[in-house]
Amino acid sequence: MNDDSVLNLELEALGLSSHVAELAKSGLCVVPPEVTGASAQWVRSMSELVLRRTTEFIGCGFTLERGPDAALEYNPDAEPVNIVVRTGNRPNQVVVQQLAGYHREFRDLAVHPAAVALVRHLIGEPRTRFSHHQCFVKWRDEYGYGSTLGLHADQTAVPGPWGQTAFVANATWCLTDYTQSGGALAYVPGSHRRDGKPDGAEAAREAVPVEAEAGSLIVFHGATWHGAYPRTIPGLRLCVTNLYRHVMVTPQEDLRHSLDRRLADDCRNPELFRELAGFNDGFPYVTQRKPVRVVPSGR
Ligand SMILES: O=C(O)CCC(=O)C(=O)O
Ligand SMILES: [Fe+2]
Repeated sequence: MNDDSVLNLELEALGLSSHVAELAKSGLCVVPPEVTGASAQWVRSMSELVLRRTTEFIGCGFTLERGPDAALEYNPDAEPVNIVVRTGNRPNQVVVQQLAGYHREFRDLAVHPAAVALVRHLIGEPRTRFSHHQCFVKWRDEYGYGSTLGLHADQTAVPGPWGQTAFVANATWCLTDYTQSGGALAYVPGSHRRDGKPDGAEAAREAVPVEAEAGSLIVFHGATWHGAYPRTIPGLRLCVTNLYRHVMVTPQEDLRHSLDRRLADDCRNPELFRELAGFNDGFPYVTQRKPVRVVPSGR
């Protein structure tokens, strides 16, 4: 974790000092809606947006109380564009991506001061960039991710040893209450210090549910082992997950080429959005970047 005095003052001013301590101890913290400022009305309108976008992809309606309006099945002929992991015999969730390009609300969330301050604390202030903006829509299914709970560390692709600086950090916004039977995130407290990935069902025995009310922000280090419990009750579990990365790590979404850059101006903090999207980064370049001022003598 990074010691930056300006950032530390900001974290304190935002009322996040105890959450910073929790991140150091457990590798994850839950910031309640009183601190993030997420109102019930905001949660409702974000949920509507998420479900509207999901319906555009899946072709059926969804309600918070009952889940999908139709029984869903895997389609062997379709591109699995929005089902990230195939688990069990029937689909139990969809992951819809590229939300920053879909609606201003998602761009506003990506530059939310509390989320950005906490992930910058983990990754390092000037080096933090966006990796993805997506949502999970999860419904009732006894299997979920199976006996491993799908435990993984988000920075697994980076070779170890990892050290303290996070290569990625996850800011998950709960749009429904997270409870164990409701399909909450599962995680292993302190696992960010183990410097490696979990070993299946063994690690799942150490996992605990991340219980959080709708409107909460869950932030965790890229080395923290996490997955999710199956949702065994009716209805939906909704969240928006914004993943941030260290500038030296490949983004999941190539925003520099996928996002209309004018959209950055339409959000609560355009300058910060542009910085985190990497619009001004020198790398990776597509044309010669070093000024060429050397010519053979005599010309
Ligand atoms: O909530 C889930 O199902 C898993 C979330 C996850 O792995 C992530 O956001 O990185
Ligand atoms: Fe993950």
